Amino acid sequence: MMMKSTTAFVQKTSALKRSNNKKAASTKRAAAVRVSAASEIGTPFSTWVLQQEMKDNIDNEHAIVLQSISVACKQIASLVQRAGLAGMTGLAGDTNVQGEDQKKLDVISNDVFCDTLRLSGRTGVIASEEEDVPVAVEETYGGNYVCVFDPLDGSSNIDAAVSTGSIWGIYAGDSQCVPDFNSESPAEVEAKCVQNVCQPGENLVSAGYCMYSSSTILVISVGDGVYGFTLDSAVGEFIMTHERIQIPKSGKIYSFNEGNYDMWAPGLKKYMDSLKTGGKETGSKPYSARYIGSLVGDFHRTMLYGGIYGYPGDSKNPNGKLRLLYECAPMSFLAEQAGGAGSDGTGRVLKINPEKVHQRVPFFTGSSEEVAYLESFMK
Ligand code: AFP
Repeated sequence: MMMKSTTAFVQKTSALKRSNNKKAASTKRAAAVRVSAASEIGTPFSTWVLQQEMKDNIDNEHAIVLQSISVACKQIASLVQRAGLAGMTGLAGDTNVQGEDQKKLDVISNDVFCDTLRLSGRTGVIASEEEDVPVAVEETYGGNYVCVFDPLDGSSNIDAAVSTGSIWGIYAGDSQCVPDFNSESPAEVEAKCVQNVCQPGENLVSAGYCMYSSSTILVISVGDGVYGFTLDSAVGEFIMTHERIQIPKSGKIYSFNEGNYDMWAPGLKKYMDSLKTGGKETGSKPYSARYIGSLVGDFHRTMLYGGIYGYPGDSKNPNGKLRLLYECAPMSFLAEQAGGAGSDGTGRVLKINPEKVHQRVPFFTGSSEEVAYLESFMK
C-alpha cells in the first residue's frame, strides 16, 4: 500500500515536472519569438532607410541621399578589393589642397562619391577631402542636402591591403544660401558653398562611415542610435548586423600614434604615462596599445570594444592631422549617438564652428569615461 502511494506520488510529481518543463519551454520559445520580432538584425539597409523615413527620422530626399551613399560604398568596396589585381595601387601623381600625395584610389573613390551624389539629384553642395573647395551641384531636383566626405580615408595603407574607409556627414542646406548659377559669379557661388558647408557638427542630420576590411561594414546614425550593416556580397546588399551600438563606458585600449610622443604637451605625456600604470585605476593592469593608422578601423574597434582613440596636436602641428568637417565631426556624432564622446581635448567637437573647409582639430574619441580622463590632463 505504502509502495503504491509512493509510486503514485512519484508519478504525479514527474508528470507535474514534465508539464512545468513544457510550460517553461513554451514560455522560452514565446520570449525568443518576441525578441526576434523586436530585433531588427537582418534588415537590409534599403529597408531600414525606408523605416527611418516612416518614423520621420529623415525625409524622402535624405533617404535618397543615404541610398546613393550606400551604392558609392559598394562600388568603392569592390575597387578596394581588386586594387592589387587591377593596377589601382600606387600614387596618382598629384597632391590635394592639403599637400598630401593622392593615391590612384583616392581619385577614383572621389569620382565615385561625387558622381553618385550628383546623380541622386538631392544634394545641393558637396565637399570632399580631395577637392580644394566645396562644389555646388547643378543637377538638383529636390532637397538641398550638404554632404561632406572623405571618400577613402587611410589610403596610405592601401598598397599593403590594410583596412581603409569612407566617412561622411550630411547637413540640411541653408535655405537662405542656395547658389544661383544664372545670376551669380563663380566666386559668389563658391562663397555660398563654403557658408553651407561650414556648419558645426551639432547641425549634422546624419553621419556614417563604411569600413573596407575583412568585411565591408557600413555604420550610420540618423540621430536615433547607431546601426551597423555588413555587405553580403552574394546579394549585393548591406544587412544589419549591429543594432543600437553602445560604446562601453570605459575600456583599456588606447590608440594613438605614440611615435609623436616627444612633440606632445607635458599634460598629454603624463596622461600617456599613466595609461601604462593602469590609468584611472592606478596600479592596475596597463592599457593595451592598438593603432592601425586608419581612422575608420581604429574608430570601429574603439566603438565596439571601448577605450580611446586620439590624434592630438603637437609642437609641429598644433591642431593635429585630422580634419574637422569630414573626419572628426561625423565620428563625434556617431560616438555621442553610441553613448561615447568626441572631444578636442577641452570640449565637444560637435560645438566647434568651422572657419575653414579643411580645418584640422586635435581629436579624442571613444568611451565617455576615458575621454573625460584624458580631458582632466589637458587643462
Ligand atoms: P591617409 O589617408 O593619408 O592614410 O591618412 C589617414 C589619417 O587621416 C587617418 O585615417 C589616420 O588615423 C591618420 O591619418 C594616421 O596618421 P599617422 O600616420 O600620422 O599616424
